[in-house]
Amino acid sequence: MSLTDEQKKSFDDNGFLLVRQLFDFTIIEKLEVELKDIHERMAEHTPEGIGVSWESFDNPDQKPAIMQLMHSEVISPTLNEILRSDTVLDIVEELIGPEISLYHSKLLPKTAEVGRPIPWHQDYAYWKQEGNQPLMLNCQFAISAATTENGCIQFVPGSHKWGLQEHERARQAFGVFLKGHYHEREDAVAAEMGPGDAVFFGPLVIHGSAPNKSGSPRVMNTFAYNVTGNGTHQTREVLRGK
Ligand SMILES: O=C(O)CCC(=O)C(=O)O
Repeated sequence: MSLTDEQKKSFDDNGFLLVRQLFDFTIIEKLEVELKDIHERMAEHTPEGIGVSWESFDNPDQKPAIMQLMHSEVISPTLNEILRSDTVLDIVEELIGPEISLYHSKLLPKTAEVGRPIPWHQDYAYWKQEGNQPLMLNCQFAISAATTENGCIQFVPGSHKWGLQEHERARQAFGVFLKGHYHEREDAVAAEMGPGDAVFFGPLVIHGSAPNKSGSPRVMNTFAYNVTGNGTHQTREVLRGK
């Protein structure tokens, strides 16, 4: 699949690009099988090489749930297949060029009714290191539907042109974020997706997501790619090119 000039312009202008139906329902069904009971299984035993961040809740009856599972390709053969598929890499190549490495793959579930928001941030605040440039690219892939009600990702269009903003370490969630808790922003747009859709976005676009107020879990997986040789840490594997 190649992107149209309009899609490329939209990515350049906005800092993100939504692509519908990247994969069909057979892939989603396989993922649903592989990820069944993932919270319980990881609580019982987290395999080597996986990093899990847990979310706990005020209600004692609500079991802790996975908020982020880092290196999800290790536990899901289908995620591993998707991240290296020509379907995804052809788009990645059009957006960041032919020298492509895997940066990481992370599963981002958000529990029905209680899943917490992710405050506004730019990923380069995490990824900046000596010797690298903000050239990375995320592909957030929808395993479930992602809606405004269940806390889909939201972007501030054009904010990738503002440079890296000041971030602070937040107490209410893991990670570094722009000042303040998650709040609705009038300049943000929601990337609502159906299962099989994906949104590609760069490391400088400001994004975040609302709490899950719906009765259904939201399940997304983000594949992050780097231009090979752009910094040395966290490059897991060369996927295309030299
Ligand atoms: O999907 C979300 O809730 C936000 C994900 C995110 O902020 C990220 O992958 O950097």
